[in-house]
Amino acid sequence: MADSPMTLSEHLSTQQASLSTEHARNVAAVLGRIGRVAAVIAQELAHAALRDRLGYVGGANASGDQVKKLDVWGHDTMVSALRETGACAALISEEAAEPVEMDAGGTHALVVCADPVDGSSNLDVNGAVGTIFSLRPSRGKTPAGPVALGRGTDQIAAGYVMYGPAAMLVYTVGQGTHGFTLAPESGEFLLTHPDMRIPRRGKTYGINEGNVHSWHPGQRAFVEHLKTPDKAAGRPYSLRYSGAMVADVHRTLLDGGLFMYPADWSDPKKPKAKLRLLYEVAPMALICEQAGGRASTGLERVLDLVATEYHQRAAVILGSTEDVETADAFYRR
Ligand code: AFP
Repeated sequence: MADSPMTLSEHLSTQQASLSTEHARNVAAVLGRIGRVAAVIAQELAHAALRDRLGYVGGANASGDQVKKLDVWGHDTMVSALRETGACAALISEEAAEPVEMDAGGTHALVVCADPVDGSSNLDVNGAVGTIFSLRPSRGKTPAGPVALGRGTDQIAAGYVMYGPAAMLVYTVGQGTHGFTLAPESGEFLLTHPDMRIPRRGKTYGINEGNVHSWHPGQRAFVEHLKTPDKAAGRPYSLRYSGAMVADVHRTLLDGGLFMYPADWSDPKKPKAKLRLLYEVAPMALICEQAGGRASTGLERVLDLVATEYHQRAAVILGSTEDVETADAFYRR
């Protein structure tokens, strides 16, 4: 009989070689708990229409987006679960203007940055949505709250959960990117995609092309290039876009190609990005680089961006190394 696949908690102990350190125990505790929250969110999503959980609550969140009932529920569920770990100093969430502070102190406490239900505009059409998370070191507190800002390279771990036909959790602690599929009968995430490697070049690109008028000229020229037939070079690329970053990044990790959300350059003096750095762009960039891919804004490496605000926004072009390099070359022209 074939060996049964490793569970997420078993895998966490192999990744955190010595669980004897407090730091490693905290990381494993927080990631394990996020896995359990994800199993609960998957259940809730499956029953949302039946429990009158779809639709808006009214009002906007810290980023100015309309808030859905499941956004609020996902945030509250994440807060209580992380609080229970005793390893988390704060949660920076899309759904709260300020960090939600928790009891854990000490040098090894972690700050979690998360978008508990990302892509929530897909909820009402039964489309894929996700959870995105990142663990950063807590550097003590200032009067404004826990200090967890800084470079993307400061991230200790990052990952996402995709709620599709099956729920999948993908994470990295800086030792490769690994994917797990939820076994609904046990509520366990089981290792199905060890050491994911993104192809060096792909055949698809994902972008909201309705925004073409506001792109940087390099971005416009690059997408034009992707659409221009050249059989030998594998073009034209096909367009794939779901409106949920998790689903688009997941496809890109498995099949290669690109996921892009470039900034609005209508005012070249003040380019405006949409996606949030701490809990969308930086974690996905770490996941992608750890799978052998590349993540850039077109002008610089995403993981070198320094977060100075909790809900800061950043442009992103991520995916297959050769494809992202070509995008960067178009921006430099
Ligand atoms: P929502 O959570 O408001 O649906 O936003 C999802 C998201 O942050 C990200 O998951 C998508 O890639 C992106 O926005 C889609 O944005 P557009 O609707 O502007 O294409």
